[in-house]
Amino acid sequence: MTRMLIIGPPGAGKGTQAVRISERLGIPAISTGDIFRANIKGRTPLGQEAKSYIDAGDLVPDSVTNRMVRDRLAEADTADGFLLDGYPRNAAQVEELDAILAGLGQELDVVLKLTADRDELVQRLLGRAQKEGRTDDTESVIRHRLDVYDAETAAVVDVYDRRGVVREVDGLGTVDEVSQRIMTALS
Ligand code: B4P
Repeated sequence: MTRMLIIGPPGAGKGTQAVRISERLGIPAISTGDIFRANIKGRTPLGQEAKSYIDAGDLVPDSVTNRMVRDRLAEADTADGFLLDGYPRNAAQVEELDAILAGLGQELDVVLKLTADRDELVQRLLGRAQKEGRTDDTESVIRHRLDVYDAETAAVVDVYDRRGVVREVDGLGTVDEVSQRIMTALS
């Protein structure tokens, strides 16, 4: 049973690696970014609430995000473990996740931290922009998302570091190389 987070700046490879880890460990990968994007595409009320924040590269308000994660973690498929991708992203979300897990009688086993330098992150996201055309993958929004990460999310790693659950993996190199490092770090 594995309950884990994957954390790192935009472009570090969280979404890419989350899919692989999920298949390998047989646990659901839950990406808050993907859930928001699916809701935007489906024009749901949640999507309408989130869209302007995502387009600007800002965090969606905690009230919206926390409720969404609480509902998702209550679903039956998470009983044997899960991989959260993109959450928590600030101190208030850490508190909320602690409360959700305490309510379920669960604890996190591991927090996987993916690293990469800023130039590489910007290049990857600009590369994705050409392929996928995500509204938040323009250069100015990418730089803003990186600033938001430094201002709000980097401290989340420190919290889990103090709890002794962080395993850091170098996100540079090919997708396969990074996957290999992750599997070694998790074994
Ligand atoms: P996310 O969807 O989490 O977007 P992201 O940080 O860019 O990560 P993503 O997983 O997509 O990219 P990855 O690094 O895998 O968030 C988007 C927005 O949603 C946020 O800005 C915010 O507005 C909102 N949001 C989400 N969660 C929230 C929360 N908890 N609270 C509030 N708001 C929230 O990959 C990037 C690119 O790199 C890809 O093109 C990939 O192919 C490439 N890549 C990956 N690994 C590579 C490698 N080894 N080599 C070369 N390229 C690689």
